[in-house]
Formats: sequence, structure tokens, C-alpha cells
Amino acid sequence: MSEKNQSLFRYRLYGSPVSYYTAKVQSYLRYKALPFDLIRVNNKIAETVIKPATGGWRVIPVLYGSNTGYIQDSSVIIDALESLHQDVPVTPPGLKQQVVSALFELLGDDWLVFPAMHYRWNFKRYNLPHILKAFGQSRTPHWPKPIRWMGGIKNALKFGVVPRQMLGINPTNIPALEKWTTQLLDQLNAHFSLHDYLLGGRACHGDFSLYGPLHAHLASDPFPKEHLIKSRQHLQNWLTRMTVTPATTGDWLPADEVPATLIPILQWQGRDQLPYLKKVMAQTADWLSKNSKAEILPRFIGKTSYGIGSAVGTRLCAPYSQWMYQRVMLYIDRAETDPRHELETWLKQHGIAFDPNQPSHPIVFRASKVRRQ
Ligand SMILES: N[C@@H](CCC(=O)N[C@@H](CS)C(=O)NCC(=O)O)C(=O)O
Repeated sequence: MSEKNQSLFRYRLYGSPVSYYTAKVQSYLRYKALPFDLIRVNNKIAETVIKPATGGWRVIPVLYGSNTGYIQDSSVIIDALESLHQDVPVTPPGLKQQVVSALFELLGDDWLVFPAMHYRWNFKRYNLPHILKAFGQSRTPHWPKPIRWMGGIKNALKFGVVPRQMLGINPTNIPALEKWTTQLLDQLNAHFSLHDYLLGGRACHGDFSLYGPLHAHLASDPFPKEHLIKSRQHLQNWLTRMTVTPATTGDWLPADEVPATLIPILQWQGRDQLPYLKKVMAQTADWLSKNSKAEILPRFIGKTSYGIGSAVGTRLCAPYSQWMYQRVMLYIDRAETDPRHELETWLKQHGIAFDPNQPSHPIVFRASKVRRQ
């Protein structure tokens, strides 16, 4: 692209300011200093842009660039942009840091939906005006301002059932979920009192995935903002760093070091999220064996039980979660024997229950669908 064209070139990010995965991509685009416009999705854009781009799924974010075409899925978008814009990469060079960054991507994208959805939809009395305003602004921006929020009602009804119906959050597991969320936020606050980003002085892919739920839900929805974020100054400072173009001058910690303050987070991830993913992988394998002719997997295949601390729940089983796990494995599979061995020893030493093995039935995610590999 010529310099002149480059200065005129802007990406189009179709999304919403209150969307978890839009926030992730937005912070990434700012970090890479890539010019973009955020385009809120109304019904017309959903029909003419989003659905044709995704094979019929009304989902955000979708990115358009003249050098990318239309792409959906925050991780796919970041991968595509990383290969086009290779300066200041978001993947560190060492295997341990790569794996930790990918584990935080897995955590942010697939596990923090629990607190993000719970603290948004189970505190409607506090949050609803804010959410309806944001949804209405996207869906019905042409309506007069005093009634624009009403245009958000349909969307609120659709997403309001997510905590219970999709994630299995209920009065029995809510106390454990809340206790665990508080503990995670304390752990992150302690970490960010010592480091600017997850792996030192520079953001990695995991920072962007963490930012999605923390910025777009917990730090923006009135209830969690007041009760969970306000008192945690170091976490707030990181959120600000990630919001105001993350610095690109710092560096990751030297010698593939992983900060000690991340270990407790990785330990409970190994205790709760990774066993859940093993069950998803077993269910996906079972589905693939039983449907030996199918190329495309449904978005959900039944339900899977999970644990959060001492509590249990059941959530819809998405084979897509296995694909996210496979993204962690990509780094491990590519690695030489020595760093791989070092990683395994380090995981054991720190009591992180992550036994890096490929699923028996690998899948791919392409053109908005999970497919048999
Ligand atoms: N894995 C996707 C998730 C996208 C996603 O769940 N987006 C939400 C809004 S934050 C949505 O549009 N959901 C519609 C749906 O689930 O049908 C990504 O990383 O982009």
C-alpha cells in the first residue's frame, strides 16, 4: 500500500462499546496504532454486513479492511492483523510467556464470561438504564433521544437470560462465583501494583482478552464498577493504560520470566477451567464419532458441568472452547524439546495443573464455524 493510501486507510470495526469482544479488538487496534472507526450495528447493518459475512450469525465484532475483507471473531481478527502488521507483536518470544499469554486469552475469552454476565444481568436494578441506553444507541439511533433506550429492550431480553440459560449461574453457585471473582480481582490488583501489563512492561495477547470483560462489563456497568473496580487502584491503572493507547516502548520481562503474581491465577485456572475444557473435548470427540459424516459442528452440543471453587454448575457445551484450548497447544507443539521440557517442569513446580496434550479429535474454526479438522 502506498504511503498516501495508507494515510487514508481505516479499518471498520463493527461492534458495540458494551461488547466484551469488541473492547478486546479495540484495545488491540489502538495498541498497534491502526486507524479504525467503530461502527455500531443496527438491524440494517446486521442484515447487509454481519450476516453475509458470518453465514447468517448476528454476532460482533466483525472487522473490515481492504487488506482483510470481512473477518469475524476477535482472536481470528487479531491473528490476521498480526500477520499484516508485524511491528510490536503481541506474542512474546519465549515459550513460557507465550503459553501464559495464551492461557490468559483462554481465561479472558471463555471463563470471565461468568462474572461479566452475572454482574451485568443479575444486577438489573443498577445496570439496566446504562445497558438499554447503549443497546438503543446501536439498534435505533434514529429514534428521538428520550425513547431511544426502548430500542434496546429486545436485545436486553435476548442477553438477559444468558447467565442462567447458557452459563448455568444460579442461586446455589452465585456465592462461590462472587467469592472467586473478588479473589481474582485482588490477585490482578496485586499483580498490577508491580507490573504494567501481564508479562512486564508490554501488553501481550492475554492482556487484550482480559481487558474485554474487565473494561466492557465490570468497569463500565454501574454495579460492578462501583463495587468491584473502584477500590482496586492498580487494576484501574492497568485498565487506563489499556484504554489510552497501550505503551509500545516497554518490554516483556527478560529470560522468559513469568511474574510470581500470576501463579495463583494460573493455579485456579488449572483447578477449574482446564478440567472443564477436558470434558468439552471428550464431548466434542464423542459428537464427532457419532456424526462421522458431518463437517460443521453445531455451536452447542448439549451441556457440560463445571466447578468454580466449591460450587458446581452446568453450561452449554461449545466445541469452540476446544478450539481456544488448541490455540494454547499451538505454541507447545511448535516448540523444541528443551523449552517444552522446561515448561512442563515449571508447570509442575508451581502446582499449575495443566497437562499439555492435544485433544483426540482436533477441530478448526473457519468462516465463523467450528469444523472437523
Ligand atoms: N468468539 C467470539 C465471540 C463473539 C461474541 O460472543 N459476541 C457477542 C457480543 S460481545 C455476540 O454478538 N453474541 C451474539 C450471540 O452469541 O449470538 C469472538 O471472540 O469474537
